[in-house]
Amino acid sequence: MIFHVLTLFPEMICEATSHSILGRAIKAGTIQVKPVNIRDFAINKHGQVDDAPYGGGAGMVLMAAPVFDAYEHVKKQIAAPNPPVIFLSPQGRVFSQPIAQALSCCEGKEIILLCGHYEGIDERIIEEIVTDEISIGDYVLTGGEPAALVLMDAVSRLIPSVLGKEASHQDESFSGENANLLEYPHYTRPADFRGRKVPDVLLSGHHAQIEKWRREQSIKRTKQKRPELLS
Ligand code: 4GY
Repeated sequence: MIFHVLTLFPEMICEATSHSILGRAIKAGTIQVKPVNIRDFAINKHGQVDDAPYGGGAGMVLMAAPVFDAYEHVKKQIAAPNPPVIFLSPQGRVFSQPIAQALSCCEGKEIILLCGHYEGIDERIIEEIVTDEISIGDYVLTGGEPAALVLMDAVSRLIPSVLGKEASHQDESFSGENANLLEYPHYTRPADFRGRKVPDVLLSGHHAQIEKWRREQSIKRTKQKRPELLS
């Protein structure tokens, strides 16, 4: 899967995807993250990509032309005729595990992520190139980059070869009948940390009982912390 990221801050995208599981998946070629600097498509030699809003008001608006030219540049490199273009913004439908799952099915495909900045982005670019608008939550960021990183992270870990065997099997147990439940508590050594003991059942070796305990814990936690997930 290839993520093309249209951004004014390509280093943010490169740096944040260079570590841990994503870094390894990129190194292995399982996923590709290709930032495109919108400023490379500035309208003049001063590198201008923003201008004052028509109608007045505070802040600057990201101009349509540099974004469109960056998009055309990327499109030339993509085989598919109509690649999805996802604009990260608070106006989008709120991101969730099912949306991540749907996007991870684009495996082998290419996705364009558009990161805005400043007060906003010229509406005509949204009309012209954006196919899907996604929000990572009801709050306002300074730019779309953290949101693009969240989306790529959540989608990438659902691609089978990105996570190791262990973790992907665990995810299986939290789809289907265990969907909409929070994770059970995890423990590792020591068995006693400052007088806090690991629950006996986890040391018992009774796999059926352990599974039952974990499921009960998941349900109890969900009722306590996120009751809305059960309704
Ligand atoms: N929330 N989810 C979000 C955001 C910043 C000005 C448009 C969000 O995804 N993106 O707050 N984005 C704004 C900054 C241009 C995007």
